[in-house]
Amino acid sequence: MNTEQLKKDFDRDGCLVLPGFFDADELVRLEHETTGTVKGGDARIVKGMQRTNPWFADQLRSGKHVELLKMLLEDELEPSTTAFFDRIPGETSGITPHFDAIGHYSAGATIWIALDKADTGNGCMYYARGSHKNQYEYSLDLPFDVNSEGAFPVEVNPGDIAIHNTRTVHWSLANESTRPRRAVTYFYWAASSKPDGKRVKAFAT
Ligand SMILES: O=C(O)CCC(=O)C(=O)O
Repeated sequence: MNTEQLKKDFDRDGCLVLPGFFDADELVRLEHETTGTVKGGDARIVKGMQRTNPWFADQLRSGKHVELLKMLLEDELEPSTTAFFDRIPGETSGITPHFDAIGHYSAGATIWIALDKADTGNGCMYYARGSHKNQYEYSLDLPFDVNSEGAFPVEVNPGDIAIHNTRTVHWSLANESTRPRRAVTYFYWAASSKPDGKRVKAFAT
């Protein structure tokens, strides 16, 4: 990995997609821990997995992605949450366009890890490249779609990761296929980015 180039890309785009960050064994473990934690429920989003599974607490603190995120944010990390996002086959809606620092615009980043192949057929995530440089209203349903400036589908394979800045607009569409589209995220604030004592809960927590 050319870390200098990654940092440049992340600063310019507010997002990165890195193929094969987790190998097959790491992926098996991640899937195993996730399945055990969400316990076969049908929730489309399960937040705070680090609260019920110490393995996730450990990953959130010191997983192999941590040094990369520190480098990208040029800061220490303040861990926030670990979440499971499931675009369930046959669902009729996805996650509406938003950025994660709702309420304060604090700096931070999320690493999104694909458990399944994700593409436009099964509700992959979309990023609006460069949107972290703009200031949008605090809304969980911003006026973005696949034709918006900078929008691109995050088409990935299991073990690939996507990283987005807390101010980067992202969303996903419904999974109209019969294939699963599951992902795990680790979400962090940049430790020295303090939202003037009035931190409002982020969307991802
Ligand atoms: O996985 C998805 O569909 C959306 C993920 C998301 O909104 C996030 O990671 O903040």
